[in-house]
Amino acid sequence: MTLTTASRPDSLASVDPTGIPLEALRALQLERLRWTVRHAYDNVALYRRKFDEAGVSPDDIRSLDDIRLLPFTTKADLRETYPFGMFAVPMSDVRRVHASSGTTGRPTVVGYTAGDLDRWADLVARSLSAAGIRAGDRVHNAYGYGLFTGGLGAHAGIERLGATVIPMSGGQTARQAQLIQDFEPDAILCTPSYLLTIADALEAAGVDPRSTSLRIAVLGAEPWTNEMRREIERRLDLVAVDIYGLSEVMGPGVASESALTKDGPHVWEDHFLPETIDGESGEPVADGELGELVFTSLTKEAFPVIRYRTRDLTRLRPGTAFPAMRRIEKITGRNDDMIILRGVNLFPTQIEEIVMGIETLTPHFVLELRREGRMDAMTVRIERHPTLEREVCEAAGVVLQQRIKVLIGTTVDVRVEEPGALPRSEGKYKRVYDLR
Ligand code: DLL
Repeated sequence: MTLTTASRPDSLASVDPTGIPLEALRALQLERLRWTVRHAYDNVALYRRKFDEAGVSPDDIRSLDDIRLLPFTTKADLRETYPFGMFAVPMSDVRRVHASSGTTGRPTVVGYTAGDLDRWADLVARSLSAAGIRAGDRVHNAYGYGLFTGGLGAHAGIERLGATVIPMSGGQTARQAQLIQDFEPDAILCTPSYLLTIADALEAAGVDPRSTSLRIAVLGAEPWTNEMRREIERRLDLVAVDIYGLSEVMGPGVASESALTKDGPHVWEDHFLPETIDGESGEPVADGELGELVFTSLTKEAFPVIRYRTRDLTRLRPGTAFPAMRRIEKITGRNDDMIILRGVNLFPTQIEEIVMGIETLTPHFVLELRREGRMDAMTVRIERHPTLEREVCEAAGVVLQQRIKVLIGTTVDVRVEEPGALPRSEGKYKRVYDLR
């Protein structure tokens, strides 16, 4: 049986979260969790099989803690049921699909009912509002349009907010720079690495990136550090806030940062229940401890997710700007991004942090992994500053090598490259090249 909109609890109507007291939020979450678990069990064969195997029935969920009785869902489950096997409504009720690019194996496909699209637009509008964007503002949307959730997801939220959307998508960077000058947008939405590419394009066109109309940047879809935030804010003279999300859970706007506090994205907990777990054992870790982020959707109709393992590593922190909603600490990386170099674990964001701390270096770098004999070796290829002497930049490269040795504990090669030698981002930046 399909749960129709009519059979959902009344409280699925949208709720203004800004003032919701914690107790009311927890009660709402429990009601929605019970609905979601029942909906998934009744309508998705894979969930029913996994729940039955684990010996758990939807009626066993009596408190929020009971979520721990439920099995995890992983990307492998989505692949197994490719393309539409985890949809919980008839295909005729699905208004849109999105899909991940699928760097390994089949892409993962997700679907939305009209109601899902409506709530998604609300949550992106809420996110943009938290970032300081207002009705009547002009918003340059440079997230990629298409199967990727970034472009169309952000688009609907901009319109919902009552702002004007400039639907650029990614690429054609010189044109983006031109239209930023011509259309004078208040805000820009894109990946942090792509904003650096756009800043370069403005400079190449003889425009000071600090002189544009842009006041706010809402950046996400890839890991970035607070050091990178400072560099972006300095270079473009704007406020940069972090937006987080993933296709399997919805798309952009699962969590988003307040421009007032800039202390990590608040999870919109009236729609998503977050947990952090130990990636190895699957056991929950306490709020405040580093763990793998896991989400259960609370209001999704077409594609409910139960304890979906994101592979993203972070900590849950108490809410600040939205007191009842927990925050996630800036994502340091994904489990899959971790580089193991001669026994030392490291994330590209750690290198980014160090690079951004050395003023004479540019933020344009990639990591190359090779095998030398039986040993793994890593080279940091980094572009030199176009306006500084080669020797100054070479010296900065030596400093970088030393700091990586001291702070991460591993020896790497650093190669200082000419300006423009490395590929530029047009969306999610590919930072690591594994040539082993
Ligand atoms: O990247 C959705 C999105 C679009 C988010 C636009 C924000 C803005 P996916 O392509 O499914 O969806 O990739 C999701 O990207 O699991 C994280 O590893 C990473 N990610 C997304 N946002 C952030 C962020 C979109 N703010 C994967 N910080 C996630 C760090 C992020 N990593």
